Order: sequence, then structure tokens, then C-alpha cells
Amino acid sequence: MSVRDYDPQAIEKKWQQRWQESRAFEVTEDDSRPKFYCLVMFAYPSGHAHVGHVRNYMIGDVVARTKRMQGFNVLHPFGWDAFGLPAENAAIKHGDHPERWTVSNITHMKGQLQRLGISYSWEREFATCNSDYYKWNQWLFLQMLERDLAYRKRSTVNWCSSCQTVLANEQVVDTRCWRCDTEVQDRDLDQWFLRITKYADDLLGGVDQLGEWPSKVLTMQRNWIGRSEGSRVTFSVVRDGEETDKPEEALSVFTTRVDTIYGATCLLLAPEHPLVDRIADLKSNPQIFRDNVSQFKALDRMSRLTGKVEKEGFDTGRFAVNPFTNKKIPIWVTNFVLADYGTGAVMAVPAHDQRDFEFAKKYGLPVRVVVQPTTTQQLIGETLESASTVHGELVDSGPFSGLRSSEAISEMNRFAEAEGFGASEVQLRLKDWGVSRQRYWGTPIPIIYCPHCGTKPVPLEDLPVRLPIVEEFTGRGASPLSQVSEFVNTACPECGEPAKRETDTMDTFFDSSWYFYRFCDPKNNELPFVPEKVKYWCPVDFYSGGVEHAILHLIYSRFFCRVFGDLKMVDHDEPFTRLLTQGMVLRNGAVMSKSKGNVVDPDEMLATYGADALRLYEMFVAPPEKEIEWTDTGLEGSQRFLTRVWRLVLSYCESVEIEGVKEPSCFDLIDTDRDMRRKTHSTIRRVSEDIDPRVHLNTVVSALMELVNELYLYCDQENIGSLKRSGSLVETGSQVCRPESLSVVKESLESLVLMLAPFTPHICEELWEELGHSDGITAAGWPAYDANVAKSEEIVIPVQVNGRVRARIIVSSELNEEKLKQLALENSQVQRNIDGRSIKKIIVVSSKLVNIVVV
Ligand code: ANZ
Ligand code: ZN
Repeated sequence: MSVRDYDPQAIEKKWQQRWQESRAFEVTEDDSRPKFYCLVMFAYPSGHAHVGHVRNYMIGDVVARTKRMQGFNVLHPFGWDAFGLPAENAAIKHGDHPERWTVSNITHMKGQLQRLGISYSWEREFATCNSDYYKWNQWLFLQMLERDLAYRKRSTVNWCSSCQTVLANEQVVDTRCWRCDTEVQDRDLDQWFLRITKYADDLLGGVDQLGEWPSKVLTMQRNWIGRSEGSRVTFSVVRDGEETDKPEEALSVFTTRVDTIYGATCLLLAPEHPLVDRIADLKSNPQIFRDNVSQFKALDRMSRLTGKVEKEGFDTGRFAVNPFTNKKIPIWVTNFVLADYGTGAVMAVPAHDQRDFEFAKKYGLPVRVVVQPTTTQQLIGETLESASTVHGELVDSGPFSGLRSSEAISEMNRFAEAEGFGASEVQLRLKDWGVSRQRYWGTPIPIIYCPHCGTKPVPLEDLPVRLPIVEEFTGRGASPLSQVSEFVNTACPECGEPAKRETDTMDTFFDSSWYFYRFCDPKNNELPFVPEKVKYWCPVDFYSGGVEHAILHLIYSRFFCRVFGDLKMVDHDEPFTRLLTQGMVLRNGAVMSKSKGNVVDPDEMLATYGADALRLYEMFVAPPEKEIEWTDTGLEGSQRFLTRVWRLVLSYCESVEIEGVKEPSCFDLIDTDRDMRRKTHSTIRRVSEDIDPRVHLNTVVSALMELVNELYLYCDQENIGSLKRSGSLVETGSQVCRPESLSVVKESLESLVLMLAPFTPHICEELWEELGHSDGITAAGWPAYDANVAKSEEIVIPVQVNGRVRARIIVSSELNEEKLKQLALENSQVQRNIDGRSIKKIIVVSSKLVNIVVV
């Protein structure tokens, strides 16, 4: 007798078809069952998914399938983050139309996911480039405009003077244009912003509720919001030699260490600070001064892009009067003060701030110590080797001398406020979100500019504002939409006179900030979604994706969640309850990418090994959060394992009448049977806990591999299924097996197949059918374990100290040697007998005895 061969391709096709025909993964709201929303970050349709991309979808699928088996009503949708620059770049480079390019990529990638057997509710699929979706971006934008959450402001973009076009940050390569290599310049344009800062405190407070997010992501979220408590202090600006009481104008700084203000020896401005321009006007040769400043702007751009810069500056010739001391200090322009943080101006305290210290050393500015650390010896400005940034006791600080830093900060804030030149202040690193893009392949911003009526929203009934067809993409000139006159020229919705459309499109992060709500009601034509549906499915219970989205995508989604909350359309505080950030797949030590030429196409692997083997391999080789180093041999190993499972189950099925096999509880079992049952039940317990909530998918697979090994040994010993050595089948004719062992094996095989099903669903459905079940794995449910059966046996171990038994401890028979030693040492009687003497060695006699030798 021999079993039929494992033919993954045939089985996979069969089950994928069945799932589709039976709409196995389509769901509707159902109050009788607990819901589970399992979501993976939707895909950018870049072309072909490689085995690194699909790892995340496999992780999500294991979770979704497990939850389904556990009786949850599982929403597991998929869609396409389809707008974006690569489509447009492809159009510029190869003359492909962005839409054609996107649609054909989606078709290909969807096929790849379907061939992997990922259990998506495909009927909910959508692509954000479809006007059925982006219409609701426009709708939401107008809701935000009405609530003053969207506004227009002048701000800086990257400009290539040779292509005469605005460049996205991604199109700037080492400060140069990606196409023509021209040095990129700044250009100011009016752009749209979303007022995310309104929710800053709430976004920050909400982080504390996200107990099931990785802590590194929480830290990134907090740092991005960057709430900083400090003080604003206003200095007055004077010319040299002038009376200090006749200031030209006021200049504010933001500082977190107002207690160091008596040690400020210079005032630093960002090159973009408005005062810089005014100082230039008063110079005898403003142009020389301005040229000097623009060098610093260029440097600043470099530092923004590379993150490191040599500190540079120059003296403006003006002075600022410190309101605490009434003394003048020089004003410098520097490249390391950011224009868009605080006030864009800093009081430099070289003795207590390292950046200022380095700057002062370079330009010979005085270093004045005004806070003495309380623990080390007294510091002297002239001999200081680096800044002392710790809190301490104030010296040389007028009436504040003698106070501790924290007291001084509140005293000085109070004083400044009373005198009218300062106050405590909170600063955020978080900025309002600039959403305007001078690109084609995005959502048109639904605004019309009328020469008579001003800036007008497109009326809701006129939505969507569709992207016009553009045939040629040159990548040159003003933004693509502004070149389409039929698009630009329109009538004012108010007065009907000729008016012009906004030609910017939205940042594609807008699309991905609420797509998870749309999945709850993807076909709605009246609204972005019906609140009831989102209330049923959301928040998302499990969300998984790349750590590269740990900041922006997540913070924008949390922001939109609050906006929809204000619109009374959602009723939860946070959109994603549990977050997993999956690791990359590497090959030869590098992240897979087309440009490195090291990608592995899942379709090739499917043809050789099958989808199940590929899925199992990617889940087994490392924990989901960790990186994988790709190897083909690992994949062969996983296919071998599946073949072993296949033979194990089929040879069992073919050698017994399954219907006649009784439950193990019907018998009085002998030791070996009980051992096998214990293995089965303890494996179910371990696997259940490892999958949920821990998502330790790799240890689940290894537990199942152990179970399979045990089953082979047991079946061999019991002559079940003629399974002789190394899995090869030997004809043994009519073997007589004990009915007890047949029942133990059946229980174990069924549990195995069910537990493996979320990982390798096709082979498991097939085997489940072979095991005599006709209504599928989901209906079968997740296997339960009996805690009494799973419990390892307890044994009594005598513990000796220098050869004499001093205690007996009761431990699990499966305890390892290390743990046994530890428990023996922790025993109080043993401790009393050791009596503080030093331990020379501990001898463990094969789980029968522990002897502790002391001297
Ligand atoms: C004087 C001082 C003395 C400072 C001292 C620190 C230590 P966080 O914590 O990030 O809010 N700063 C303020 N605005 C800046 C800007 N636009 N660009 C660069 N640096 C800026 O940092 C606040 C501190 O960063 C401020 O406190 C200021 O330096 C600097 F012993 O003021 B401090
Ligand atoms: Zn008008």
C-alpha cells in the first residue's frame, strides 16, 4: 500500500477555487459573534511583489485564519495605495500612463496574493486612485476646511530651475534634481495645510493607551510630537553704541533653560528669520549681506538632508539686550538654528549647551558658568572642556543666585511675566501637515479661486473633481494639472464668472489615513462610510506593517480618527488596538530590492515548492518582528516537513476505518498512550498561547514539528499506518493495531492539521477532508486542550547537601537541568543547610537527584 503523492500545485488550486466559490472570507456585521478586524498595511502597487513584501500578508493571514477558527467574525480586507510618485516617474521615463501602469501592476500583484492563498475578503478591495475612493478624500478635505482644520499658507518647496518644476523630496538626490542634476533651490508657494497640531495634546495623551503597540513605536510617536516645556523671553534689538532703552524691535527666543540666561553670551538666528532681512535693509551693502545669508540657507538644506553639519555663523553687527541683565550681546546668523522650531532664534549659553559651546569655541565667544553642579567640583568657564548641561545651583545670576535650577525656572518665568518680557511656554516639534503636492497622480484638491469671490470650496454635489486625462508627462514646467486648461478653467460656484481650479493634488498619506474605515463600507456612494458599520468593525484589532510607517502613517491615521470623531462618525479613541511591525526579508545581507537585483519572486517558489511551503518557511524562520535571511534550502526543509505530515495523515487514513475509531476517553490508556496524549494537549496549549496574543509564529511551527516527530515515533512503535523509518512506506499488510493507539493518533492528527491550517491552509483542508470531515477547517474550529491531560507529570526529587538528603522537591518531569538546580537552591531547607557556605558544584543525576557540594 502506498499513499498518493503530495502535489501542492493541484491542491492549492483546488482549495483556492473552493474558497472563492463559497465566498469563504466574505463577511457582514453580525452581533451574535465577536468581531475581529485583522488588517495589514495595504500595498503600493509597485509592480511585482517579492517574498519580502508578502511576509506581512502571511503574518496577517495566520492571525485572520486562527481568529476565524476561534469563532470570530473576521474582517480581513485588502486594497491598493495606488496614487504616488513612482507611477508618475514611470510615465516621465518610459511614457507609460500612470493609470495604465498602476492598473496592470495591481492585476499582477493581486494574482500573486491569490496564488498564496491569503484569505482576503476580495469583494471589499479598492484602489485609492479610483474616483469612488478619492471623492471621499475631497469630501473630507472640505469638512476640514469648514472646521478650520484645513488652511492655506505660504511655504517652501524644492525647485529645479532647469526643469522649471517643483520636486518632491524623493526627487531630490544629494541636494540635486534626480533628472538633470541641477542644484535644487527653495521656492515659496501657497500651499494647503491640515491643522494636526490642534490635536497634539490628545495625540500625545493617547500614546499612553496604546498598550499593545511596540514600545519603540510609542517612543517614535512621542518624539515626533515633541512636546517641550520651556520659556519665551523677549530681547530688544539695538545698534551698537545706542542707548539700551531705545530698542529698534523685539526678538523672542524659546529656551528650556531660562535658569541659564545670565550665561547667554550671544543670540543666534536662523538664516530664514524675518529679522535677518530687515537687518540687511539697513546695511550699506544689503546684497553682500544677503549673499552671505543665502550660503547658510544652502548649508541648512544640506544638513536637513544629511543630518550633519559643521556649525557656522557670522556676526550681524546688531545687539540684543538681555532683559534680565540689561546687558548687550551680539546677534549672529547661524546654520544650526532651525527656522521652524520655537521662534527661530536661540539665546546661546556656551557653558551649558553643547552646540553653543562648540560654536563659541570656534568663534571665540565668552563661556560663562552660571549653574554649578551640586555633585562635582566648581566649574570655571575658561577651562571648561564641554558644556555642563545638568541642573544645579545658580551663581552669578543676580537676585536668582543660590536658587536651584528648577526653582529658578519658575521664579524667572514669574518675574518675566510680571515685567512683561516673557512667560512659560510649550513648544511642539509636530507641525501642521502640508498636504499640497505639485504632482499629477493624486487626489485633486477641491478648491476654486475666483477673482471676485476668493477661495471657494467645490460644492459637495460636484464631487468628485476628477483627474483629467493627460497624455504626455514631460516632468518639466509648472505642475501637470496647471498645464491642462480644460481642467484649470472653470466657473465660480458662487458668481458663475470664470474662475480657476486649484492644481495641486493631495499628499498620498491622505489616502492611507482613513482607508481602514472605508473597508468597513467600501461601496458606499452617499458617504465615506456608514458610522454603524465602522462602529461594528473598528477599532482594528490587529494591524501589521513595516516599521518605516511607524511615524507618519500612524500619526496621520490617529489624527483622522479624531477628525471623524468630531464629525460623530466614529466612536473609538484610537484606530489600531494592537500593532506589529514585521521584519524585512534579506538576501545576502541586503534588503531585497529590484535595484540590488536580489529579489525572489514568490511565483517561482510557488512553482517549485508550493504556496504552503513558502508560507511555512517565512513564518518559521524567525519571529515576525525580526529580519529573515533568505535561503532556498530553508524552503526545501519546509517542503520536506509538509511531505512528512502528508504521509503521516494519509497512511493513517488509508490503513484504518476512521469512522470506527473511538475517543481516547473511552479507554484505559497505558503510559505510552498517555505520553502521546500529553504531547498533543500540551502542544495545543502552547500553540494557542503563542499565536494569540503573542504572535510568536515561529515557535508555533517548531512546536508542531516536535509533535510530528513524536507522532512518527509513536506510530512506528504501534505499527500504525506502516510508517517505517525515514518516512518511506513499507508494505506491511494487515497489521493489528491496538484500538487505544488508533484513537490517540486520530486525536493528535486532527489537532495537528487544525493548528497547522492558518500557516498552510491548502494542505490542511485537503488532509482534513481525508480525515473524514466534509465542512472545512473553519467550521471545525480551533482545537481545545484538556488542562489535566496537558499537565506534565510531577515527580519528587531528593536534594542533598554534601551527600545527605535535606529536602524533597516536587517538580514537573519535563523540567530542564538548569531550572532544577535553581529550584533546589531556592528551597528554604536547602538554604538553611548550605548556611552561607560557598557552593563548589551541583550534581544532577538524570532527573532523579540533586547533590549540592559546599565547602
Ligand atoms: C538656551 C539653552 C541653554 C538651551 C541651555 C538649552 C540648554 P527642545 O528640548 O528640543 O525643546 N532651541 C530653541 N529653538 C531652537 C531652534 N529653532 N533651533 C535650534 N535650537 C533651538 O530644545 C530647546 C532648546 O533648544 C532651547 O533651550 C534652545 O537652547 C534650543 F543650557 O536655550 B536652549
Ligand atoms: Zn466668484
